Amino acid sequence: MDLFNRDSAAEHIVSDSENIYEIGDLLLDYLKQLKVKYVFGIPGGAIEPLYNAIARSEKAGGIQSIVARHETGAGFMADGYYTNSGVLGVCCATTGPGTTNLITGCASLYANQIPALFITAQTALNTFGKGAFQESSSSETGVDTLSLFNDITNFNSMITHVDQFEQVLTSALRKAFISPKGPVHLSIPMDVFRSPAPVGKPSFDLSMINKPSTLIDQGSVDKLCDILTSGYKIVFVVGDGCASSINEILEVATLLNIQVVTTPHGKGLISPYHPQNRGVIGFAGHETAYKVTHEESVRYIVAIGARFGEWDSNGWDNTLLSEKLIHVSSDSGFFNRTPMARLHVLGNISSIFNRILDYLGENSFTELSAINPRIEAQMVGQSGRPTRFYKLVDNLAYNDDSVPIKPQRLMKILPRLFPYNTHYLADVGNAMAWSIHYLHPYKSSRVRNVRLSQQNVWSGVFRTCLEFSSMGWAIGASVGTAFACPDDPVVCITGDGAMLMSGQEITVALQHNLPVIFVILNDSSLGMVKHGQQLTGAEQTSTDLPQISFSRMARAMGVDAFTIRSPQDLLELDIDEIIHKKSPTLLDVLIDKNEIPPIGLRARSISLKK
Ligand SMILES: Cc1ncc(C[n+]2csc(CCOP(=O)(O)OP(=O)(O)O)c2C)c(N)n1
Repeated sequence: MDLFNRDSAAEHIVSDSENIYEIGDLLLDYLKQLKVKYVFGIPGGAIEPLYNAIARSEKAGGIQSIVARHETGAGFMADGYYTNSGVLGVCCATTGPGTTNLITGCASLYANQIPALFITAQTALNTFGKGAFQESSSSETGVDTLSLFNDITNFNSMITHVDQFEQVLTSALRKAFISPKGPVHLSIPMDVFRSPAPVGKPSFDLSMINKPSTLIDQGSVDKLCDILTSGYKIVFVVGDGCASSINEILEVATLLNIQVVTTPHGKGLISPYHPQNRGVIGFAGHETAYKVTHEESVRYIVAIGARFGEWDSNGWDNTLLSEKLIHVSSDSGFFNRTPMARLHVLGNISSIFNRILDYLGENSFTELSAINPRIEAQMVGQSGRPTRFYKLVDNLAYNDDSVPIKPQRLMKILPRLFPYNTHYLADVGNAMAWSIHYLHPYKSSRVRNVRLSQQNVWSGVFRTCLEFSSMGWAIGASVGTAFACPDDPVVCITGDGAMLMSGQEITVALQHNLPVIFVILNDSSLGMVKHGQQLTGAEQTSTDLPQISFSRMARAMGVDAFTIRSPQDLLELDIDEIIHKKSPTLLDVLIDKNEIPPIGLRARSISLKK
């Protein structure tokens, strides 16, 4: 049986590769314009023409194939890659199951509004309707993969003729970068894919397609300037939309002595030791952040780049979502969630805050500065021990040296082991709750913010995925992050359940010499669900997992691994070796499974007894 749907024409392509310029080659030339370096995916018969083009590109030192272990892992890698490089993530899959496996990855990018290009194959056009192997063109004769992508993409189309290709690709890429950004999908039959391109090179220059608009709504910015200098008490809420503007925002906050809280997604953008930082609001957040936003005397809450979904808004908190709110966003779509706001300020956040800084300068507000912006560096330098201005729920556990290691203690130690340029990704499960609350990477606003300032992408040192929240997201996204930042250590904090679901992707890090450190919170259970059931008084069911040795599992795959039982075990690791050896490491951390994560908010929102 010809499982690979190859025909003699395809064989011919391989043997005569120099003179070939097919649709696949044209696609890669367009992607080169966008500085794409990698295509994440898994090969198969119908997508072979694209892989043939990638092979030609690789030989010429161009775009490279990164083979994931599951197509959804490829989607998560595209997420980590884009959010740390500003370069479009590209994924591909073969027809049928390869394409259906992509769905969760694509949906996750869609929910998180992250641009990406998904290319999937179809069987040849002349086989449609005949029951071809893995046919995916119509639900009458197979599985209609195009319709599966309809509700999880910004653009979704099949290309049925070579002459459509350039126009449809251009439209798709535009839609990926237009707010709300998101993934786009092109479904391409294999015969179209391997047809000679009708042009010998791209007809259009798309290199500026992802340049963010610098436009602002001047009238609302003027009103915001008046409010900021009105003398009333103000709090800033910083979301992940502030990635490229965080330095300007902190400067304004410092000049006007405005206290800042972050959403869970914005946490990685501000140092926990910044004097204005009062912690995280929303899911697994800090009491201090709650208090400063709920003080009677606060007249305005200025939320910047915040999404205001369930977790960002502290479960749609009435104080945040009130007439005190001023919502600043580069995406007007998020204003749909804040109709009660007294002011919506639309525009490029960096331009808005630069305009505010100009206004403050023009009106001599710089002289009123309460705190010098460089105070953070001075404080850390002088005392050697930085100060945090927000409190933790459980300081005892955070400092507790008992065995088995407490997850709070693990979170305290991790940033002390790894250097400043380490990226932390917390997976869905207790990992995100523990790390939102207890993980404090020393320096969060990074030099990279400056480099990426034109890209408007997330670039902090901590990420989690609270929107779509798929288990295993952090595993793939960490690998993608490592491709984007090959010189930086990447720490993936995940659960044993997620590891059993998606852990095979660590072999991608192995294959490509990426120093990703996988930290497994091993509690032999689907912990977040288990604790959630306990906190909400639900039936205690279906959360037990077997006791797995992830160290042995990792070693069987050729990955270095250590079993961690105590804080001391962590401190004995040779971190220098781990981060410099250019291959992944797994830490199988046998945590104290009885510690209750700070997930009260989540518990309240799903509780039957609200
Ligand atoms: C793909 C997927 N399936 C199910 C869920 C629901 N869910 C959320 S957290 C969780 C448990 C995660 O367990 P584990 O990875 O072991 O992490 P822990 O909470 O124990 O730290 C489950 C099942 C989900 N978010 N994603």
